[in-house]
Amino acid sequence: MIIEASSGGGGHGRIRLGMVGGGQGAFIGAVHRAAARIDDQFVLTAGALASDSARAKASARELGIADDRAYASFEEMAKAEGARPDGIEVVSIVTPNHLHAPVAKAFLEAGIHVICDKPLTRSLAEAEELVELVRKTGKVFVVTHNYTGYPMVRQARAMVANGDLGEIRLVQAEYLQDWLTERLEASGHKQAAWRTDPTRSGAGGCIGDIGTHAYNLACFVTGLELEELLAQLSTFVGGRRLDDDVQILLKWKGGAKGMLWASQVAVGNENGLTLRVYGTKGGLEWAQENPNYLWFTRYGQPRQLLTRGGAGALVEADRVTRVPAGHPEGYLEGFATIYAEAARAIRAALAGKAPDPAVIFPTVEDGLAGMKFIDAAVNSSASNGTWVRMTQMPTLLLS
Ligand code: SOE
Repeated sequence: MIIEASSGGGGHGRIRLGMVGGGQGAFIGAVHRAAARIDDQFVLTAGALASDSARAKASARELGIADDRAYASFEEMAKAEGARPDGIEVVSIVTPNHLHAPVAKAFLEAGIHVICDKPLTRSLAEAEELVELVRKTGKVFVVTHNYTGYPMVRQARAMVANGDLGEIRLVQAEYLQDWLTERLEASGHKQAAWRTDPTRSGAGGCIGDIGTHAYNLACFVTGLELEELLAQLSTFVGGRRLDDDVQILLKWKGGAKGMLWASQVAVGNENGLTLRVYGTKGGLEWAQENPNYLWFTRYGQPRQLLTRGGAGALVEADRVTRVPAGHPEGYLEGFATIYAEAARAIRAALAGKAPDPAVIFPTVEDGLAGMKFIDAAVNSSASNGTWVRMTQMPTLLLS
């Protein structure tokens, strides 16, 4: 995958990146940093990496961030970086959910582009406000629904759009894990603690953490908009305050039907994100744990195994492929594709242009769609499983 390095932000080759969250002991921050490095488009320049100032400084030092660019708070960082001629051009937000909105707001208002982890915010109201602010500031805003970065997911989306499946009838999405089978949060496990805490996570537990990935993937591949859902959210683990299993019936606009099952207590599953889509002419199946392959069946013909980089790979998949078929690309490369697409969009914005139409990334509107999905599911489940209409249809990714 080649990215034009000529029009670097601020007159240099690499885009200056800052990070909020992601200090010592964090998980997703390190993934973002690796993803940002894979295609060599960013240089980590500043950070407010932890809420504790000693840990923030120590974490920054470990990553080679200069002491004067290691901040004790995101407010201070946004102000200082926004005022520097060599300030960061984009910030990655890798904090628990409750900080996404305030941090994004501070950096957007300082004139800085944003890459934000999912789900977009802690509440739907915050997400709606954020969408307004992004529109007002005109900044690039990328949500890391990273599973849309895999080549064979891009392939699946292109095949649906090209009509290879005919009219879509069935959409089945699953995201199964087992790491919350026991009450890990009670033992001080940091990752489990905030994800099961409504004050930091919001109204959704499993549905926000991984259900939104499955939902985003289904929308991304099919291009369909959700019309109504009926949800059953459960908390199997005693003492837990948020859902750890989610089962949802889906009615898509145009008549397709489906189901979404997300669980963090499905013993034996690690990151079992799968998508199955069936139409009048064909069907396809993709599984995240084996992401270089896509099963496709034209009705009445034998099943075909399509491979990343192999015969039959479409241009949409090839443009996000780095190494030849048979050398696996995985989670970090898929994540890196979101960063590479962000780099293209940011370079275009810095040059005062629109990005190439081939550039695709999950936008703030997709983040909002995820928040509406959480909200509708929580409401449906709370009323003992009634059908809830989506107030506003999910917007599709920039394409
Ligand atoms: C934990 O469930 C987690 O790290 C999620 O928070 C991520 O979004 C998902 O990609 C992997 O699992």
